[in-house]
Amino acid sequence: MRDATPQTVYLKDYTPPEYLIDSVELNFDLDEQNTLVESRLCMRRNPQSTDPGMSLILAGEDLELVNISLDGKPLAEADFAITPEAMTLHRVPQDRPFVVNIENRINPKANTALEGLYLSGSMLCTQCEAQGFRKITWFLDRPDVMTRFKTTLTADKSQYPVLLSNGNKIGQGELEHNRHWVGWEDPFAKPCYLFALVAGQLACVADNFTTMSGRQIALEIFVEQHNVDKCTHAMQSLKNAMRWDEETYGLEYDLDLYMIVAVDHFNMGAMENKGLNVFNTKFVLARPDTATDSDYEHIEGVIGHEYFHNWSGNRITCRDWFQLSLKEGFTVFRDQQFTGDRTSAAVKRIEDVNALRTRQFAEDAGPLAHPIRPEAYIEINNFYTLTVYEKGAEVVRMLHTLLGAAGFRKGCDLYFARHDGQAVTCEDFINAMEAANGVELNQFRRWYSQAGTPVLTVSQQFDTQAQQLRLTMQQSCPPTPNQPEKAPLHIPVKLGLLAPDGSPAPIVLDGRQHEEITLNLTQSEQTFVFDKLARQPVVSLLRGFSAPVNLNMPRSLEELAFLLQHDSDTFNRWEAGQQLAVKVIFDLIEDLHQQRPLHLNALVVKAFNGLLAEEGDDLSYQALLLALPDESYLAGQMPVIDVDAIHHAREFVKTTLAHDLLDDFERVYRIHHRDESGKFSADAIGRRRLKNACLSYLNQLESGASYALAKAQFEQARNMTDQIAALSAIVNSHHPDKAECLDRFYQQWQREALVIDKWFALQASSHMPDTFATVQRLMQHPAFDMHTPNRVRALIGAFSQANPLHFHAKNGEGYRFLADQVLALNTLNPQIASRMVTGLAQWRRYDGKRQELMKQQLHRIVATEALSKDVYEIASKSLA
Ligand code: 0A1
Ligand code: ZN
Repeated sequence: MRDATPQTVYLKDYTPPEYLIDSVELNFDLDEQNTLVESRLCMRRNPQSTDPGMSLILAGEDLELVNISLDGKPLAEADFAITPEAMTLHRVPQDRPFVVNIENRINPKANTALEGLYLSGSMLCTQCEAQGFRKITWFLDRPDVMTRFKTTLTADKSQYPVLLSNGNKIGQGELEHNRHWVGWEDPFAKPCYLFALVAGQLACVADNFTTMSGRQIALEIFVEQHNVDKCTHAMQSLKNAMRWDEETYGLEYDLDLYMIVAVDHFNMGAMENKGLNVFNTKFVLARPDTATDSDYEHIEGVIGHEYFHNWSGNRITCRDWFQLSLKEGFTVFRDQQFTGDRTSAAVKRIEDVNALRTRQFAEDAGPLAHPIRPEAYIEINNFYTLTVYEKGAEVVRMLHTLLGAAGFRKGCDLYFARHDGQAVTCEDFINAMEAANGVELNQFRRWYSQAGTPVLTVSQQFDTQAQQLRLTMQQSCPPTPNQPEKAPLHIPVKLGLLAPDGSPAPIVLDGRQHEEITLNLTQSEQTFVFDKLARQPVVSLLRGFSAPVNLNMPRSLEELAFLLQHDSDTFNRWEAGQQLAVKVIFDLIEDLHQQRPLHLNALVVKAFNGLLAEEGDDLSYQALLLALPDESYLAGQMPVIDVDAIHHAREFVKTTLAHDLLDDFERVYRIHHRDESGKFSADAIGRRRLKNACLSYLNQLESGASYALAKAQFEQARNMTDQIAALSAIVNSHHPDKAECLDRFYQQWQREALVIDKWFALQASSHMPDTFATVQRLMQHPAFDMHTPNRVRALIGAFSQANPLHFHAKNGEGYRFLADQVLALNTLNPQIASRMVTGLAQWRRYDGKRQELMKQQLHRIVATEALSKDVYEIASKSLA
């Protein structure tokens, strides 16, 4: 909990550790409420340390000391001091190695923050990133202290038959009183944030993988017995990831065993602990009738992500937590590539950019904006952000674009070779890229230190006489907290030109001809001149979303419709459709503001008609082309967000399209509505996506026929994708059987926690008028539980982050509700509490009345006694 003035940690204050830990032996006597930890630390002074002091400071929180000795001699009370955050040993040997023995007690059951050792159901497990290890025992809890771990777990045999830790199993045995022990040793030195242990009644699904050098790796997924039938996909995903990393990066797994444990209570998605990943069940368990196609894709993505960390994160880790994007941005980029290769690269890129632009761009434009390598934090857990992860991945992607696939791979090879076994910085990563490619990336480095989303403003001039096109690009970046001035960035701008018939026009720049080109924008303003153009081409700019910027390029609706029809770049084709819809929706918003009647431009209907008539092979992509921009994306484009107008204008477009193109939507629905039990093939997924996109349009009509269609799909669905799509249609309409369907769904799935999360989230994000009352009622539902992060996210998170219309109700009830829940969570689970505060952080973007109401709640939060550092940092920075 918060001390008087929470301290800020600065990157500029980094100094190397004063001591090193050569090895550690841990013995755990495990018990739900009373676990005894014995730790033997073999230490020595760090020869690189510059500090002349003789004391040793070990981090530790919520620990009860039982015993402490130095080189076998018990320490007297005067020899050390304990504060709520650390233990100081006043004098330790300076000129030789020494051994510190500590015994302490912890209470996993009381640990509702889910950091350190905690209880999930009846299972004991750990979460040590970023600074959870200090809640297990006193330690040098910082990533640049890498140590070899040997761990012995002792526990009751019936309650905890399975005892797991990192590395290889080196022994086990029986003890009296029905107790047993298992010993583990991890041959790779690691920082303590990668430590893990798990104990419980777990079933094991086993398989194996032969690496490229012919080594056999045992693969084990541990779940509760009733979930063993939901691990097939996770196991296959793991094998796919292992093979992909060998083929794409030449990286092979290093231990003989890879374990994954799925737990119900987890603050994040998953954790890459060495050889023993701990996963949120959401990213492991899947059966066609319980998990949607998106769930299947996310599972493969997250399994890949954690696996890829074994090299980008574990073998090479971060020097300090400011370097978090070194492992996270790189690993997200790697998992994006993996998913793109496994599914549809076009769809994956669009989904990623969509998420980046709706969520990360908002973060980067608000009071919590920070560079991908932050310079200061109060609570590091608050910096597992979209910026560090998703923008971090975009920065790595730009390196890939600038250096080309082969150059990027050379840079990675050098990085892994140079730094294996080390804790390094983002700078080391760029240095490797430079050295391997013989290039200089000085200006590019600014992406690491500068926050905010750059704006790229482009104008064009065509000279018929000279047959020349002049493209002038200007870059600027709005100020962000503590960064009023911005320097120009190195922005790769991928470009193509289209001839008036839609075919590619040649790009002639400085006498050289290209089909597609990546321009290097490095100055505040630059003009590029393209020659030999007989007729004015249509410019396709920022192809593949080659840089995380806001593009400002005036376009007519006709031009956008042309690109939507002809652009060969799958991303830009989709983007043209989005911008077309954005333009039309904003015109309608203006009509709403002026109280004019609404009409939908015929060009949009024609464009959608064309999309529905297409017979391409990537049906998932086709479904994306039909999706209107999200309300939150539209909000990001508006100077003062008007949630009601956005909702009504967007709904108007959707309903009018459904009305005008009823036959087409029905036809496409019927073509793809085949009975299948949920095969996870690209073709089957595409059919479901496209069909359910049509269902969502048809549902707008609120007709007897649309009700019947949704109900029939709900009743006949044999996979979760179709069932939940139908229920979503029902919940977002005045369907007469809504209550009955919701109830039936609950009865059917009450034993499947992850499906019940969907049931909560669907109701919390409904745009129907009674939603807030429903949310309040659901808070009292017996299945709601504040101790389970997935449930909190499903209800409170979905309402406050995925339901702008109702969360931003004019009377402020949504804001008050959220603040109430933040304060309740503050004591239980600060990490989850602070993530919920973000719903209020964007207050400056709304009208005066809403601003006041949101600020009121933020002030109320900040004024609360015993506020966690986590919540304090987000709430106070939001107000600043
Ligand atoms: N490193 C993990 C994410 C993670 C971070 C913090 C956690 O607890 C506070 C848990 C997981 C990843 O990137 O997957
Ligand atoms: Zn990660």
